[in-house]
Amino acid sequence: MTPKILLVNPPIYDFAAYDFWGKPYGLLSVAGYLRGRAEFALFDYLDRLHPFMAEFQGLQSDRWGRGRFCCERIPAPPALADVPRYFRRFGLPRSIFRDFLAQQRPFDFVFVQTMMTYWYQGVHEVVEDVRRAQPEAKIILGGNYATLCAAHAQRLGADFLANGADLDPLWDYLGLSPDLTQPAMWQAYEKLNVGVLKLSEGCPFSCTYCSVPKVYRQFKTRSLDRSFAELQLLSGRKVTDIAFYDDALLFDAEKIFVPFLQEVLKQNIKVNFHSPNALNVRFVTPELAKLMIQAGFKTFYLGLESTSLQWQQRTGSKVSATELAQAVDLFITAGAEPANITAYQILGHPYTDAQELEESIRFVNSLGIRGMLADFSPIPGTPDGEFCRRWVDMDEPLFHNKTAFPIILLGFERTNTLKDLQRRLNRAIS
Ligand code: B12
Ligand code: SF4
Repeated sequence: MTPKILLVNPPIYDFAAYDFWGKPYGLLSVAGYLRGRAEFALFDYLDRLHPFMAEFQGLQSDRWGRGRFCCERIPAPPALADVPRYFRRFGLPRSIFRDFLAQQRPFDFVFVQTMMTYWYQGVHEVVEDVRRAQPEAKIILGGNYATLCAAHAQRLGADFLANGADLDPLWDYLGLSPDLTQPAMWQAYEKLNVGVLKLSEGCPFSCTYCSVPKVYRQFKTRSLDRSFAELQLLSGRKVTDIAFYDDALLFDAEKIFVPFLQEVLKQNIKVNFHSPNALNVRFVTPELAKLMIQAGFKTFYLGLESTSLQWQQRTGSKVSATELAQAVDLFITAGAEPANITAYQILGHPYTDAQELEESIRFVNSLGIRGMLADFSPIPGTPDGEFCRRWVDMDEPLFHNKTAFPIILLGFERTNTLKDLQRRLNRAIS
């Protein structure tokens, strides 16, 4: 008999959350691999096109498909009680999921997406509700939290944890064999305006604050045919905006990214592309910048973190200030709007003394582009995350919270001063 599988993207418990082209892409990909082998239903707590959220004022999408979630203020968990910010639950109300379960059960398996390690409260809520509605359904967790904090996730009461991108044990557990040529299960959404693509896995760099090198081990390209089939599926569903979730989209571009963009042009597919997960500017060439813009790239998020050479050398030498300036110049020459180019810089990294963040913020501003402070989230198992054990209990994932950690390290005032400086300088970039 064909098994019935429920896919769930949990609500978020955090100080802040914004839909920055966020989709449960791992969950949808796994469901895609099982296309035709199971029957699926999706409950996405963060779907802003769900009729409940669509009715809220002020949640409309911006011109690239991003926007706010509905939310409610709740008490912060004890671990974060001292952080002077309001704590919230973001996403659809719990009662809607409970009604959904009552109407749609029984399910054989429930796949739950996990994302940021410090968002596990939402995962816990889902596990509780599924257990109450249907104790015999097998609950499967996969994604970032289940991989990076497996021992902690084990305690939430799920039946099976998928570890990283190694899905063989999952197929054995389900007793199903996947079709790995299938694109993600985008049909699970009734309405869709934003999609995601990922042309590769992993990254050839080894930044000391990042989990990617350990989780994926090596850089690998994915099948171009499969990615193209997925793009066609998305464009057939009238998706207007697509974000790439690659960690190293521009690495080895000739092998995968360039042929992909050439095919987009050849088939005259019109969508807006975005790179929220930081591009490595070292690999930008005049030809690549031009091709990206011709194929539909609208926003460009660039990874910088700091202009300090010393900081870069201590953390993996991802990129230099000169390389950033060159790439910005190439994108602008190719036709990108300077206001749509943003450089990320880490705020609250443990080597803060070496980081010279103020100088770095001013340097980015001098290039005429926007800067964005990416609050540091310490990740267990990375060199920098392990170093952070001297400030926080890294075995409690709530302490990986990106709003909390910079305040714990730098203090509330210093954190605000740096954010104010960034905001003030950005105002001048139209
Ligand atoms: C896309 C992305 C984002 C997006 C949005 C994510 C979203 N949906 O909300 C953006 C750019 C907004 C973002 C922001 C941030 N991010 Co981010 N992000 C990612 C990224 C690249 C992919 C996450 C993802 O969707 N994975 C799922 C898919 C795409 O991966 P996949 O390999 O195809 O998945 C396979 C398997 O993993 C498995 N699988 C995956 N999910 C599931 C689910 C089930 C049920 C099963 C069975 C299997 C399974 O099967 C898949 C198919 O092969 C990861 C790095 C990474 N490579 O995972 C970082 C990562 C999750 N981000 C990270 C960080 C640090 C951040 C920021 C804090 C950065 C900052 N300071 O601004 C912010 C936090 C945002 C917030 N609101 O708190 C960290 C994690 C931090 C943490 N403590 O958890 C990561 C791991 C990167 C890193 N530095 O190591 N991020
Ligand atoms: S370049 Fe980016 S993805 Fe690669 S290791 Fe460094 S931070 Fe992680």
